[in-house]
Amino acid sequence: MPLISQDQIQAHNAALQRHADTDYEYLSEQLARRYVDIDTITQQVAAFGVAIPSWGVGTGGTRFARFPGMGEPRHVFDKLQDCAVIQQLARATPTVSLHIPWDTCSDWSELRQMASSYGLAFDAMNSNTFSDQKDQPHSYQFGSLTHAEAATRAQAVEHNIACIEIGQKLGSKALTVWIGDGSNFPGQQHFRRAFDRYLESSSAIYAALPHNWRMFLEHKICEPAFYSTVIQDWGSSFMAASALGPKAQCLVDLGHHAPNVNIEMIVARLIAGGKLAGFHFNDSKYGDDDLDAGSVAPYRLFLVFNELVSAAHENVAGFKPAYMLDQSHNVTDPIESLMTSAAQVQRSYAQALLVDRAELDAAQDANDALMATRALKRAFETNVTPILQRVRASAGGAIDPVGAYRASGYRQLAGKNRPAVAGGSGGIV
Ligand code: RM4
Ligand code: MN
Ligand code: MN
Repeated sequence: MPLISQDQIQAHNAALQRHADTDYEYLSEQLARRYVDIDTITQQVAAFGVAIPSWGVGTGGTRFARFPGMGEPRHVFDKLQDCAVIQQLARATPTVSLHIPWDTCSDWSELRQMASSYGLAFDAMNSNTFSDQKDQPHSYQFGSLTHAEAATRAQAVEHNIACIEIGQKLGSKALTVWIGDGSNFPGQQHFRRAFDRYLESSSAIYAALPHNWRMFLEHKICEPAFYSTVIQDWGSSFMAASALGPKAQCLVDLGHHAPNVNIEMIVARLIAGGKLAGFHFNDSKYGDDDLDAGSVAPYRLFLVFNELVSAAHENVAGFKPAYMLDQSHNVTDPIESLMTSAAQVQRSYAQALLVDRAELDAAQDANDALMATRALKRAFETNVTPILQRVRASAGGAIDPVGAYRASGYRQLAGKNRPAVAGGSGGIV
């Protein structure tokens, strides 16, 4: 099945180009009044990328039901092709993050070749010890890296090491470890002992990291365990990452916090401690962790980027966050959601680049709360769409990715070419 043809993209752009150029000119003038050079911002945004989660291109689901979409990817090669289409149109997602064993295949070098033929590379590897695999001797129902039985812990450690080995074949440089371990009843688990077991198991994984790899520890307040989780928040994550060593850092999945938690503040603390691994971007409203990035709280996303841009601006040592999306798409075409979300993340970055840092610093030092917050709002309220359009079009992508995608008929073609498979490799259920 072919990707979308460049001619089709160009034809779609032709109808939008004149307006896009006019809007860019106008924004350029507005920014010049603030002594901001639009082309510098455009270049910075063009250099920004966020990874696609392979599991995001399949339709997700809830624990109540899953409603499969048309032409869902059947295996990792199909998933990679969908990622290629996302990158082709939206030009913000040059890498893919794999989940093992969901993405297991028999020929990793073929996969790597296919990726590079699409201009894609691989970001962090993700292990899965939150569900049981066929024929595995020990169950993870009561935990994995922190399980009370040593044999189960050893099995989970081994799986993580296998993920590192696959990642090495693919050119990845990081392992993300998220565990579902925790408890559903007060008293079910001894909190301190479970954490000690986590440290012991994670050190065995850490010891297997190649010298140029990092290990990303991902915290999550709840689910699937609903009373307590072992790595429930950034505090536990920070403790673990500090105990493990410099290659271990804390990954912030935006949806993994209690409602109203000040995530940008957590990000600032992790930066200060040299422990910010990076992100899983998505949005959330209640207990969920999988809404589309920026769909509910775009200002929060901007405030997170404000911390990131500020750290880059101040050249904070060792600051090198990895950017990934992590979403479950239940009611949309995943390709459309992922393109839109990548652009949302890019948008927040562009807006954060527009913050007048000198003005903000001065207002903070003068205790001028109103001017300080206004400096942020002015950047956030700037419509940076023309910059995003320019970045995409100059790289050969679509000015309007969703419009071009719908016009291409890619999904309908996928529907014909990818007959549904029983128990197929959909998204997260
Ligand atoms: C978890 C967490 C992990 C992801 C799984 C599928 O909630 O966000 O990052 O790998 O879901
Ligand atoms: Mn995540
Ligand atoms: Mn999650």
